[in-house]
Amino acid sequence: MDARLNHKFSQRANGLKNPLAKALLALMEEKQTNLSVAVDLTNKADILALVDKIGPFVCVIKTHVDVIEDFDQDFIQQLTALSEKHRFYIFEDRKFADIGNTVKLQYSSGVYKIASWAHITNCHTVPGEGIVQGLKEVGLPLGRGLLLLAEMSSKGSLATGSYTQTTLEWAEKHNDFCIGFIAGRRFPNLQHDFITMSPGIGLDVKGDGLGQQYRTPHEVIVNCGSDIIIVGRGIYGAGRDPVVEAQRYKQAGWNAYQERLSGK
Ligand code: BMP
Repeated sequence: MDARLNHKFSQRANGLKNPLAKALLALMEEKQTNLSVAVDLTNKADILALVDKIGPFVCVIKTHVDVIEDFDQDFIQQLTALSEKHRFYIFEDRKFADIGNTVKLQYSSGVYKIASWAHITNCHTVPGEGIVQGLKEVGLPLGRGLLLLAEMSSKGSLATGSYTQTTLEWAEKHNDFCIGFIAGRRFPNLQHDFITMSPGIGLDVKGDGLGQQYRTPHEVIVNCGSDIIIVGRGIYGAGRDPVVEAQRYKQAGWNAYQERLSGK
């Protein structure tokens, strides 16, 4: 077993190289939350209102800015102000997937200028190591962090086996910029420590009819050694009170982490 699993997030912060990863782990311990909320709504006002309500309970807000109908730089300014007010990091779930030169442009330029505001972003590793190098050239000087998609929560995902294994190797090699993984479990036997973030989390349902597969915070954190739970519709879905649900998932995630620390 990886002994680091029994270390507090704040202790593990010392072992990570990337400054943002260190700051995130420290913040999690301080705010007592390992909850990230995926705010997949399609207009500015709805997203900002939701984030203002749930901000106190999260360590990371995950966005898909390309689904926002009225996206503009004012949205970014307001989201950034909320991240300072409530103290959370912003993770743009861009899932870059092109050659190094193209992802550099996609990350730095265009309508979204993701690198200028997103503390964290992520990429697929299907194009080869150049994607990590390209993103790093833009993001590292800005103090950003990258997550590699080592696995996916959806049914039939092809990110398995040697694909996942090679992804881990690139993270080790670029651990100045790679802060961790999107995955359903902690990977054993890695030289460096990384943050594992798991989507596909639900306390009430098992799937969504489009391939999404949900597991509980206990299962991913205690049984599988993940660190951060990413919850979307479980929090803002129809008929739910987002504040009540955010508190419920925050508690479930933190209890699971405490249980893991206690080594029970
Ligand atoms: P929900 O909890 O509503 O199913 O949302 C999950 C979120 O996590 C979505 O924003 C989705 O894009 C993202 N996600 C995922 O579900 N599985 C993955 O493997 C990777 C993801 O980024």
